[in-house]
Amino acid sequence: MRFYLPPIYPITDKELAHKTSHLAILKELVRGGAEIVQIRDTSTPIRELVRDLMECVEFASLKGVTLIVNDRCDLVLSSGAAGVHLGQTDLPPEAARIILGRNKIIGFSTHTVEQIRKSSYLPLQYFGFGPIYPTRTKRDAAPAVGLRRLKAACGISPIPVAAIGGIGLDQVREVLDAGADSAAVISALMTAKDIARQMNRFLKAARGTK
Ligand code: TZP
Ligand code: MG
Repeated sequence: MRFYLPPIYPITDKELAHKTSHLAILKELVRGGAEIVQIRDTSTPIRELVRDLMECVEFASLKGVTLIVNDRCDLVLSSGAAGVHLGQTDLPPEAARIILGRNKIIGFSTHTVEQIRKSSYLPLQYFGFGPIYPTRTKRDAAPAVGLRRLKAACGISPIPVAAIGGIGLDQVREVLDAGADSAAVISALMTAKDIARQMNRFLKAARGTK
């Protein structure tokens, strides 16, 4: 069955949000209507991150929200999160599937149409594709690919595609119209004064009722 990827896919960043825990961000996002959230953290000491993640999983399961962890299959298993999001230089998806078993969600970042073509046979639930626009959030991000390549990527992908990179309220409709199932967003959500309200604005923009 095709994995349901909600139209807005928020990704947490404690530094950008000026919050001390992912749980605090998750609560805001869920209050704003998020159905899926990725916890992304490249710097917090592991013991602190594990504790935070456990609380996130408990909260997410109470609210029926799908919780994805960036990079770390070990943290997915130990916390009970729903799945992992992997980059091109992380553990290969086939290895992650062996570790996680059949029931976890695996998402995979891609940056070219060719990568999507080559990855079509992999045991994945969705692709990330981007950066669509220039972004300052990921220092080692690939060059921006634009809407035309996004359209081509969505056209050949057998699984849902989350567009990512530089997406603000004004870009949501155009990436969805290009064929993306979802717009993945970091800074435009994390730097908002009121994350819940901003999440709600993103969902409205996705529905075209902004
Ligand atoms: N992968 C490709 S671009 C990107 C990641 C993690 C960063 C997206 O962040 P923003 O702030 O929504 O541009
Ligand atoms: Mg990664």
